Amino acid sequence: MYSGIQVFAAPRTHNAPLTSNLTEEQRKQLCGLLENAELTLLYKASVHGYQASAFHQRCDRQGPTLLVAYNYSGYVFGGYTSVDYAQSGQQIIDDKAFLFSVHGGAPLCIYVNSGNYARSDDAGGPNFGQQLYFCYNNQATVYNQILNKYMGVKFNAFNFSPATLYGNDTQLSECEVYKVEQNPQVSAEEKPWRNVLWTADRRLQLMKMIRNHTPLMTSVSRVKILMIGPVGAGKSSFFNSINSIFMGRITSKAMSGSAGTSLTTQFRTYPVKDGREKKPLPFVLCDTMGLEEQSGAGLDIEDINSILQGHVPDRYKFNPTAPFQPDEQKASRPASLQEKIHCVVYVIDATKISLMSDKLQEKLASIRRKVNSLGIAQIILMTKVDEACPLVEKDLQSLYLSSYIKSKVQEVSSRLGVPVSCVLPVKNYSQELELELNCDVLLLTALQQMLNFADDYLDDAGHE
Ligand SMILES: Nc1nc2c(ncn2[C@@H]2O[C@H](COP(=O)(O)OP(=O)(O)O)[C@@H](O)[C@H]2O)c(=O)[nH]1
Ligand SMILES: [Mg+2]
Repeated sequence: MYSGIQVFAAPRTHNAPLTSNLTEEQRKQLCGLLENAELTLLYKASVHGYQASAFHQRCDRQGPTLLVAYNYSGYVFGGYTSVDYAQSGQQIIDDKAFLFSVHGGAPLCIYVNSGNYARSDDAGGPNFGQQLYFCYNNQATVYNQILNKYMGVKFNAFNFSPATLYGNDTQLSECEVYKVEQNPQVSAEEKPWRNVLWTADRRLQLMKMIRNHTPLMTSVSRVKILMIGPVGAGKSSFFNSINSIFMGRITSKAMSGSAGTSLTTQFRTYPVKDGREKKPLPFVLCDTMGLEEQSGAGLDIEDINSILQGHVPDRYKFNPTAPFQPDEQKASRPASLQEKIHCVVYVIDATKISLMSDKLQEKLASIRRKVNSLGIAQIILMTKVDEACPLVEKDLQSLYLSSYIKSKVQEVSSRLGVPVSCVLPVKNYSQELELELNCDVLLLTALQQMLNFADDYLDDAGHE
């Protein structure tokens, strides 16, 4: 039976934000095994404890779930069951159940042998086929029960070898359980829930409106739009996409696709020029680079306040340990309306909305309160709609027919407290070599909306 050092992880606070240990690549691989379902983290042993009771408290009656265990040898492995955990005392028939392992390369997937019970639905920790027990004995271990004919079992429910599944390393560094929800994205609505004219004429018309946009206040020559969002959400890509449209070819002026955290948080303002004429367009996109969820990392609420008030100069490097100090001369008089931010855009990755941590949501909420108090217009730019929904990936025109995208728009709206009508889904240019009409129409529509919203703000500010 099991021998070795047993690690007992004491449960930490129950309010700690749950963050998945899966890498983006692993998440994609697992979602692939589940026909692109969506994963929501329910239980994390290092946070809630390895006890069976902690597991059941979080995971019972949650529908289909995916268990993901991690060991010190770098194996990510576990199992899927489509049947609720319910402590029913029953043997569960579940022909969709499988065991998996991700250890470099393509994931291994082992389905339950037909006619076998996929698991025993008892009060103990999670098990598969009464063969593989996770959090065995309420500990950070996995236990492989070797069955034989003397135990009255004809066949193993799962044919796996502990060596390939988890490298024979029974010591777990983590164990997570995810709720698995099948994306309703294959279901297309009959009528689009927003109307878009996907035509070259419309693109031309939008470009013309944007070019000729004159901010409502004569003292303001260019609308200042601030983009805020986590690293990797697509802020730089949005700027590059807009720049590309007006240049008539794919450009990449702002560095995009950088690593996990933005170590230097630099404030950049990007004017956009109109094609070869080099005439500046009437807006500036401001990029804050990163919004890390931990405090003391990424942008701070005070820094954002300084940006909103127009005190922060281009290329200013934020110090993650101390807020921005405006120089005294400047601080004594308030910035002019021209220098202030006129529209705030929260850039949110459509594929990450459900996995958004409480910390990040809180941080965004405190920013929103600040922005609200200043009366500045706010918009959510929901990026990566192509990655989020296969229907949309195939054809961007089906965006407003996708029930899944609709549900994501509603979810991000309620998580951030911004009305649904202010959520603008887009697909940025990321790997494309050429401009594409549908992409352009969506991106320009979003920009046009930002300019309109900024006008509402300027209108209000002008009356004060
Ligand atoms: N498929 C897809 N990829 C995107 C989209 N927007 C951004 N990306 C990719 O996401 C990664 C991060 O984007 P980036 O603009 O650097 O994010 P930032 O940290 O917010 O500036 C890059 O690899 C982009 O190519 C999108 O709409 N669709
Ligand atoms: Mg960036």
